[in-house]
Amino acid sequence: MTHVAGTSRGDVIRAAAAGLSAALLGVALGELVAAVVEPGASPFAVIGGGLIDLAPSWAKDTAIALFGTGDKAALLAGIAVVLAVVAALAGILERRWSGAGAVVLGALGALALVVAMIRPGAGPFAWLPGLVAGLVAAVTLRLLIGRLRPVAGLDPDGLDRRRFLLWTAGTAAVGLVALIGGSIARGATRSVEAVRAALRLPVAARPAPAVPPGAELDIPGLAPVVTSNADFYRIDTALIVPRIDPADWSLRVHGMVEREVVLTWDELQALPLQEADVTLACVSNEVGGDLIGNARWLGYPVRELLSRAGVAPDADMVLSTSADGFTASTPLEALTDERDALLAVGMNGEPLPLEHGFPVRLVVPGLYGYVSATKWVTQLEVTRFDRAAAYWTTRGWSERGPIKLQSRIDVPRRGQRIDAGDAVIAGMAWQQHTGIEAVEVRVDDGPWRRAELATAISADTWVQWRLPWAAESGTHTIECRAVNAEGETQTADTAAPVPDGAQGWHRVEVTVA
Ligand SMILES: Nc1nc2c(c(=O)[nH]1)N[C@H]1C(S)=C(S)[C@@H](COP(=O)(O)O)O[C@H]1N2
Ligand SMILES: [Mo]
Repeated sequence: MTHVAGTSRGDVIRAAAAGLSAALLGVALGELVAAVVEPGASPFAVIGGGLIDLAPSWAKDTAIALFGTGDKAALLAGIAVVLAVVAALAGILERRWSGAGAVVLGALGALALVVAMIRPGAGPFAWLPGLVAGLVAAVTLRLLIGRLRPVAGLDPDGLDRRRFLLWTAGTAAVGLVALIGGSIARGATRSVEAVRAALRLPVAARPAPAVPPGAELDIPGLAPVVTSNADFYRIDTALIVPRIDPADWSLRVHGMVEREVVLTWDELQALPLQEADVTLACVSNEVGGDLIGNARWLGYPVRELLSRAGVAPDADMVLSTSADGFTASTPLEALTDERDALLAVGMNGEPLPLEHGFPVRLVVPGLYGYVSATKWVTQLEVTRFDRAAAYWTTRGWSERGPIKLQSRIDVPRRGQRIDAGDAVIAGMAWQQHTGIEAVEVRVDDGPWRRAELATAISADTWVQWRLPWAAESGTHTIECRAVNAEGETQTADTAAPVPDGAQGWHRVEVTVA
């Protein structure tokens, strides 16, 4: 009897299964190797990170430019699905044309290998996980599909099929075990968490005054004036949070300076540190959005460090670089004037959380994060705006990012149903380093009324506000606008976050019953 390879539907499914289990084994072993030799070279994260770096240049959509935590999980899941589909197709291909499917899987491994090697901060073994993943997947696929081809003298629907199934299931099982092994190995390299937990930060030589009691209005639904580390928004391009042992950390100040300065963790700890309350904001924050938070930072003034290096008179920018290659361009002035631009090590009384830049980051009052707040910072290059460009600047965002005058209604929430009678409208207003003088509120195009301002912690922080409201039944539109310390009123002109921050009045519709 003759067996026709191209006709059996069951064989197509078996070939797809072979593709899936071969890819699973390859990826799992690649991830396992990465976890042991170089966590940052995980084939999965490396491909995802490459997509993140590429994405904003062809899709200047803010949702893509954000890369908050949720987007990252979705991105990884998306890569897994695409990989699974490609792997299944590779299996089918391999059955049709021997070697073709193996080439597809091998090419994916080669892609991971190349992207891992060109990644900033790539270590000497960055190529290994991709090589292992591609090679194992390709060879396994060839072997498995080989078992699917009928062997002369054997019953193709009997012994052969059973053997194939056993091998495929076995491969998948080994892949799963390797995957679990990889995640255990990854857990074992978590020692940086332990180092952080054991750290004692020095006491500030210049502590910040206590937060004034009048700064917190304590209204349910209103954002607290000090944001806890756990609730602090997180935005970055890092798929894997860089894990930097303070013992291995150093900062190099170079470029247009009289002398290079290299600062180690121990040296930084020995310097007189200072505290500052600073509200950090993301340029991608929409009007009414929550990509903003306020913390008490502990750090060393960047101005002192720059004066130690001796900045050239014609420099006008500092390009800060993180351990994972992100860059920000900060006007030199904002780092050398009287404001509290800090090389920060502490956040709300703790070492920086890993995802907020452990062990050291920049915090600069008055500038959006993308041009100032470099986490995991390792280099400050003194340069000029006409000589260098930062990560987001090359992706359609403005080269400078002073924070715009903004305000937000937190209470009541959009669409909330409230009871008629005495109600309260409350929210936040900010323009860091300028300060807020007043907030005005109007309901249904009525007259603007001045809200009661909470005590501002400083001009570098946001401020809470509230206004009593006699709510009458019906639907109402509430709007707010802030006035800054220079007497300027927040503009009604709307603008999208790209290229230099959203603007316009926050408007909330509510129903009063
Ligand atoms: N290394 C690194 N630092 C970074 C970024 C990044 O992508 N990588 N994003 C910046 C942006 S856009 C913002 S808004 C702030 C956010 O800081 P947070 O995550 O601590 O709130 O970090 C800045 N620092
Ligand atoms: Mo941002």
